[in-house]
Amino acid sequence: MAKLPILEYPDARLREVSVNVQTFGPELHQFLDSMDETMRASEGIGLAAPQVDRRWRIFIIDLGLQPGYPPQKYEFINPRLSGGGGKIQFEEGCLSVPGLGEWVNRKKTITVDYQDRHGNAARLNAEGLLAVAIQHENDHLDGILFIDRLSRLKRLLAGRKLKKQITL
Ligand code: QAP
Ligand code: CO
Repeated sequence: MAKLPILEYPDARLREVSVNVQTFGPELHQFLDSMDETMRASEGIGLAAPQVDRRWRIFIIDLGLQPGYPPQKYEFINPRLSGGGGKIQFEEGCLSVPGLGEWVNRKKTITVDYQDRHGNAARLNAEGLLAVAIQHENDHLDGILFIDRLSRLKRLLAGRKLKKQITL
């Protein structure tokens, strides 16, 4: 296990599309454990593989650091989102966009089909913050960041804020 470096905006590697995992073996398990260690050490509630420079369709979530949520580890491999509905707003942040928090519109409920670390197929119906986290992390697998989901004006302002932070 190791804590991995996290890529940060505006790194172009965060913009690539990740590929499906084919092999469910020790290399994958080690990597998942390192992702977990990295997320915990950084005090995150979600982390996607491309954020630690691996273009694999994997993300992990543990909402336990959010007030009112019990610790629970989720690992999603080769996830596919479908269905869902409703609307929810949440002030999102991202370990790859440190220091920025913005309100984002998401679906309130979502279904995710995925594989676990052994390659077994699974399905989860999520709602609320877990649904938000799944949508946020799944976006990373397609090179999308939460700032891309803001209105044009808010995106412009967020872009300026980030530029200022980076040149400090
Ligand atoms: C994604 O985000 C997420 O700016 C996970 O200075 C966000 O863990 C899922 C973090 C909202 C659901 C709702 C951000 C830590 C962590 C920062 C995170 C920072 C330190 C963000
Ligand atoms: Co993120």
